[in-house]
Amino acid sequence: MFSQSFPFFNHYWPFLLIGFIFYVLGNVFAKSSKVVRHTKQIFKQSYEDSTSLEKELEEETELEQDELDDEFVPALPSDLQHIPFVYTRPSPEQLVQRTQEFYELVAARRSIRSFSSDPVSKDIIREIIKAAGTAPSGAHTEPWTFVLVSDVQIKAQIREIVEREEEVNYKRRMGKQWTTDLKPLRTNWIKEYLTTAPYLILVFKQMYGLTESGERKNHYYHDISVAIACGILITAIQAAGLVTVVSTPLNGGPSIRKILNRPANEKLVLVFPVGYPASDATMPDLHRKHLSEILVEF
Ligand code: IYR
Repeated sequence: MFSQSFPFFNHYWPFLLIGFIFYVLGNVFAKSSKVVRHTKQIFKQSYEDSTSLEKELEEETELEQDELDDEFVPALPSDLQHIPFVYTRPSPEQLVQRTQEFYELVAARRSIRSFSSDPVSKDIIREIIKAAGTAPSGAHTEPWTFVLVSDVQIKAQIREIVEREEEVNYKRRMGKQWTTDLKPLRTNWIKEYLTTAPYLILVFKQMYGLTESGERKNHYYHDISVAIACGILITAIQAAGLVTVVSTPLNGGPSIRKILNRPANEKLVLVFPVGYPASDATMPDLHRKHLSEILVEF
């Protein structure tokens, strides 16, 4: 009936159907590219808005600098004195000698995972931490807290937390490639050194500071500042003649922070066991990259 009254449809319906599909698809595509263009436009606009806002702010800051100066109080004393830098320039021979001696000292540092339980004077460790605390930091905010643990029970609690988390890390979180990459280093989730070493130094970064009245203080570049302090810490341990391993308590941080009663502005970054090496300590026979591989000169 239909085909009789509409012979055109009867004959050409496949072409009409294809045409209709293309029409619908074309519409959808046009709409979506419009959305993309529109979204790009929004981003561009908001970027321009924000940069022009920044410019406006800069201008405003310049215009009303005196007014703003009254609103902001520096964290450091506003009348901070600048005093002469006392310095003795080394002779060329001294430069060579000191540089070589320092290289030999740091080149001999190795990550050691088996410790002797022999005691070490706490004053030595305090001095090492004092050295780490000389690190430069953003706006001299010194955003670090070093927690020194020698208490046997607390060390055991820390070990328990770290091992529990590390077992999950090794079995699930780290993934096959990561655990395969670590195989030659023979590490696993058993962290005996956390209880054998006489000391654990736990380094916390302070994401922000707190004034005496409890107000938040900005801590600029806290990550890199703490990383530099940790570099000095491991160098000081080496210079003292002791050993350590940089240990990353992946996911164990919050529980450890709680047992050590550290405040909410602090986050555990690294744990360093410190002591003498075990008499049967071994190390992987690793070599460091040659200078030509790590240095680019212009
Ligand atoms: N944090 C783990 C895993 C680990 C990861 C890397 I990367 C190492 O260089 C070494 C160990 C552990 O301490 O075993």
